[in-house]
Order: sequence, then C-alpha cells, then structure tokens
Amino acid sequence: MKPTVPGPAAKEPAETSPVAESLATARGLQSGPDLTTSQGVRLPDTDHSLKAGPRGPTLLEDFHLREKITHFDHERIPERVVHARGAGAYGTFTAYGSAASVTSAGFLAEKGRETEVFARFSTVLGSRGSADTVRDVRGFAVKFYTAEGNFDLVGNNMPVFFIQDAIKFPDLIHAAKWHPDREIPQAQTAHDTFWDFVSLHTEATHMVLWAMSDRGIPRSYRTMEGFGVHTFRLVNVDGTSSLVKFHWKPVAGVHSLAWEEAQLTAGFDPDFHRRDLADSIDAGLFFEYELGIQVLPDTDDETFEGIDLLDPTKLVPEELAPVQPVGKLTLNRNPDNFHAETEQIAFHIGNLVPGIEVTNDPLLQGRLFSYLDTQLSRLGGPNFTQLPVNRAHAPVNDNLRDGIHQSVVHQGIAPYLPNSLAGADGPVPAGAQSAEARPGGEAGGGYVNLPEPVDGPKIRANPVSFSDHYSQAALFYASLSPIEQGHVAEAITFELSKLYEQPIRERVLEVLANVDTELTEQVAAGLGLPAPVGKPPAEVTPSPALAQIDGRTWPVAGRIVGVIGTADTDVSTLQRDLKTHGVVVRLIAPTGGDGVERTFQTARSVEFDTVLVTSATTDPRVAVLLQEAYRHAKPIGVSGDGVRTLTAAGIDATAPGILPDPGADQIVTALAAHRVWDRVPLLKPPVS
Ligand code: HDD
Repeated sequence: MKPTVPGPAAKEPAETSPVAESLATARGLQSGPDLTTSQGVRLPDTDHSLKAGPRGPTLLEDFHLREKITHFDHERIPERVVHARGAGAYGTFTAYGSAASVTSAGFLAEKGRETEVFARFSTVLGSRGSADTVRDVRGFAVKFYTAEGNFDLVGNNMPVFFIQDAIKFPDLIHAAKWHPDREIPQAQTAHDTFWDFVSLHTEATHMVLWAMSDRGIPRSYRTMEGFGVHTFRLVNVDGTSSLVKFHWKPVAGVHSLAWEEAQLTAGFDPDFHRRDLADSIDAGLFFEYELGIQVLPDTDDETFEGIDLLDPTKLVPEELAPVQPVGKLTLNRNPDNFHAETEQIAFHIGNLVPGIEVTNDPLLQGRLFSYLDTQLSRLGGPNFTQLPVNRAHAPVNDNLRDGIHQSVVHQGIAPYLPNSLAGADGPVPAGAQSAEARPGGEAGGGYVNLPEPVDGPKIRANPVSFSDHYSQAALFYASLSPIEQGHVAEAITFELSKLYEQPIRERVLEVLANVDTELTEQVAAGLGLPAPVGKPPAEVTPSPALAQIDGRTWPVAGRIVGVIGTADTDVSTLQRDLKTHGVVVRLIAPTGGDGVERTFQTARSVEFDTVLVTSATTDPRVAVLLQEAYRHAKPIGVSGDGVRTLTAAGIDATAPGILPDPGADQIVTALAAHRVWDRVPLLKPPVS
C-alpha cells in the first residue's frame, strides 16, 4: 500500500522529452490483452505443462514451458562489483548560467537550460539485497542527457577517497568487502581485513575518518552532499582552462542517522532510503540539490594553497575556495522498472562533453578504464549504450557495428572512415572533420582536447606531496563539531571492537596518534588499550564548512511525525497543518482501525523523526519507542495523558526537546534543527 503522504501531485515527465519518447517506445514494446509467447503466439493456459495424460510425464515439445523456464533462469545479471545496492530517479537539471565563464559545456553554461538526468545513489560494499542504512560511503552518480552527449558525474557523498592510485582499487575492495572464506560480514567495514588494509595503507586515513563520521550513515539521500572527488579541468569557449571540484549541496541540509538508529533500521526497514526516495517522489516531495564548483587556477604545478589537486585524498577547504552554485537538480520521477532502468544504467567517468576534461589524478585515470570494461560483463556486451536508460539524447552515429544484442538496424555499406561511398546526408557519418570542413560549414562543437603538453619518464611513482597522509585527516577531525567528533570516536571504537586480531587494533591506534591525541585516547580507552603517542600535525586551521552540525536550520519536507494515540485520536488538524510543510503524520494505536497507519506491534522509533504522545499506555513497546526517540535526540511532543506514558518510559518531561502540547509550527521548528542537540550531553554513552 502506498503511504498517504502530502504534497503536490508528482510531476509527469514532459511527453515530448527525448527520454520520455525512448521510454514510451520501450514500454510499448509489450502490449495487447492476451498472454503470448515471446514469438507472439497467444496462450490460453500458462498454469499446466503439457503432459502425457494428467498423471503422465511432461513432454519436451512444450515450447511454452521451456521458454518460460529458460527465460526465468536467466533473469538476473551480475551485480555491480561495488555499489551493487542502489536506488535511482529521473530529474531535471537547470543551469544558472554562472558557469559560462569557465566552461563551454552548454548544460552548465546556458542560463535556464534544462537537462534531463538520472541519478543513482548506492552503498559501496553490500550486495544487492543488503540494507540501506549500513555504515558506508554512498555513491552519488548523475547521468546528464545533454544536447552535446551524455555527461556522467560519478561521485560519492564524501569529497576524498581511500587510495591515490586506481591500481590499488582491487586491493581496497578485496579488503573492505566480506572475507572470502565465509562471505561475511555483509555490508560492513567492522572486520579485520578492512582495518588491516587501511592501517597498513595510511593514505586511507583521511577517508576512513569521513566513513566513521556521521556522513557514513545519512538520514536520507535527500540530506547528503555529493562530490566529484577528483579535480576536473573545465575549458571555456575561449579555450581558457580552470581546475574545478564539483559539489552537490542538498537543499534539505546534511543530516544523518544516529548509529544505533542506523543499525535498528537495517533490520526494521532495510529499504529505508530507497523507500524514502520513491515515496517522496510519488508524493511530489522532490529531492533537490544545487550543483556548485570550486574554481581553481590551472597552474603548471596543479596545486592550490599547497594542496596537490591531483591527490584524491585531499580536499580544498571551502573557506579557501568558495563553492559557486551553477545549477539545480530536482529529482522528480521514479523509474517504472527497477531492472530496466536502475539496474541497467551504466555510468562511466569517461562520459564527458566538450568543455569538461579530466586531469592526471591517477585514481581518475584508472577509473577511465574500469567503467566501460565492467559493463561488458555486467550488461553482457558492447551494446548496452542502446538500452533506453543509457541512450544519449544527442544524435548518435558512431560507426560501431554488430555485437551481441545489437538493436539498431544500421543502413548503408560504409561504416568506416575515410570513405567515398556515404553521402554527407547519408546514414553513415561523413567524417570527423572540423567545423569548417563540414558541409555547409555549420558550427562544430565536437570534443577536442585541450592541447596539454605531456612529458615525463616512464615510472611507477607518486609526487612527493602524496606522502602527506595525516594533515587533512587532522583538518577534518578538527573541523567537526564536538558532537560529531564524539561520534567518530564511538564509531571507530565500535568497529575495532569487532576485530579478532589485537595487533590490528594496536596498529590503528598508532595511525590515529598521528591525527589527534584526544581521539586516540578516547578510542584506546574504549578498547581498554594504552594510547600510543604520535605526532599529530602541529597546526591545523579548521574548515567550518566540513561540520554538519553548525546551528543552521533546514526545510523539513519528507520528515515523518508519529502520533501515539488510540484508534479514535483525531490527527486531521495536525495532518493538515504539517502537510503545508511536506511533513507526514502517522497515527500509531494499540490495534488497527480507520486512519491508524501503525500499531504498537508494527511501529518502531526509527521510522519517525518526531514522536507525539497523546494517550496513556504502559505498553512496553511504546516505552521502547519513546526511549529510542529520546536517545536519538529526536523531538518528543506530549499532550493530554501522554505525560503518563512518558513518565512510565522513564523520560524526564522537562528534558530539552520535550515539547508540551506542540502545534505544527513548534514541530517544524524542532525538525528544522534535525535533532535536539542540547539533549546530547545528557545522554550517557554509548548513545549513537
Ligand atoms: Fe567507482 C561504480 C564512485 C573509484 C570502479 N563508482 C561506482 C559507482 C559510483 C562510483 C557512485 C556506482 C555507479 C552506479 O550507480 O552505477 N568510484 C566512485 C568514486 C571513486 C571511485 C567517487 C573515487 C573517487 N571506482 C573507483 C576506482 C575504480 C572504480 C578507482 C577502479 C579502478 N566503480 C568502479 C566499477 C563500477 C564502479 C567497477 C562498479 C559498477 C560500475 O562501475 O558500473 O567500474
């Protein structure tokens, strides 16, 4: 059953858009009132196989049985080797035009230009069927179907990465995924091989702290930042280049789960994030992000303020280079079919359009190989670009031919260049001439690389600057709010507690000692180990933009309020008032009934951002719900006899964030701060 979520009706795709047309064609490929075979033969019976008499053996000649079972046997395709678990949606990117000075890419440069996109969010380590809320990095991949060809921004929700060179990716992933002997643990970094690798491989330290921070457990895809991670090179119409870092800024702010909440949710609703995405879009509560760029001069040494821009373990603090907004993304349409669209979408960091180029970041360079290659085994051959979700909206005429699952019926006889047999207007491209050489001299706009000089000895080595593994790890930790710092210490302690190998714990502590003394001491105390003495970087200037708890408030659309009452509790006024803010109200009662969306048996705190308790009950399940909401620093409203329920649950009605008789406005104000941060100091560890 679809939930009753308020908001404007979900936006239908413009029927004239290229994606709508190609999808409409794809949808129309199967129609008609009768069940048929895949050859179109109508079938009166699909429940009984063809047998020699009712008790006889099944006959091999039953073509319907064989076709049905054979197709079923092959329904699954290999899951992605990383980022297997994900969810996606279509949307529209609208350019502000502010990027025109740095890039010729039309979808960024032309003010007001709208470009269709498909965005896929993912966890990295878990299998396709794993839970959404595990502690992990989140993928944030966006395919822009631009008029100049497809551009893919294949990023994460963290701005740095574990390794500096793509050649180590198989090592990283082999260490981080399950142990190969038993295939456990699923979707977790809390195990020996992960910490073994990252403690031996200290360039991972910065990223490990991000993964252990609240960024590793986002509340929603709606409340995640996204990053292109690498430095890209943008080139404007005059041929002037800049180095650039891409950022997605969520309109709803950055908000995370509490750790205990994340773990409980993995059991109570493993589909938490994908459900939130799909339900919100159905309800017209669209996910919105601004795309921004940090623009840095394209100098010979490719560094900025001493930061090597080719090192993907380093970020550029926003205080040194502000993120300039260049456009807005609104995710507003759910896919119709998970397999056809979300599973078969194929991203590639090398899908670039004129005006956007790559740099020599060695992580990026290796990725340029991996993405196309992986699709060949995942999607079964080289023609995956013809699948509706992967098709470019720009005209395609590529001279690539044949191959498995070829669905284009190519015309003409000369799919090669140069040729003298294909006319300029013919089905085979006339040639890759420059704009001037084209018949009619129409504007060119093809992809031409900036003629960057390339020189150097053949060598397997990194620049010297890549050996600084700790200064930015220390910068990140020092920039977090004290509450977030506490969460990092708790997360690392939790993960290391799960290890079997004591020497690995000790080695991690030695690494941490180079980042921050207090952090090392906290983790060591939690593990009951001595804290080693290291040499944390002497001076770190914090970057406030890296903290997510900073006193700001945010829009609350998509948040959920649970009202504990009885089947007779009238929530219609609250529902009406909160609907204007996009907030959903769900009535929780002892048993089902008209308007009751959850019973005491089916409700659990993790589903609600705020709980309002309106009636008296001593049901222990309600007490647990309230205690969890309290521990997770959620606002709790109390009215009528609800105060007795609160007291029975052992909660102090005068504690911060306990709201007496709250109206819609108070609830919205409390939700806008994400959590009741004032309550956190009262909560004895471990709380989250
Ligand atoms: Fe990757 C998938 C992001 C490094 C190899 N990667 C994949 C996805 C995301 C990222 C979001 C999922 C795309 C989707 O939704 O289909 N990957 C990153 C980021 C990286 C990164 C931000 C570092 C900055 N990746 C990376 C390296 C390699 C790969 C260094 C290999 C050398 N990534 C892959 C892959 C995947 C993939 C094997 C698996 C499925 C796919 O590509 O289509 O090619």
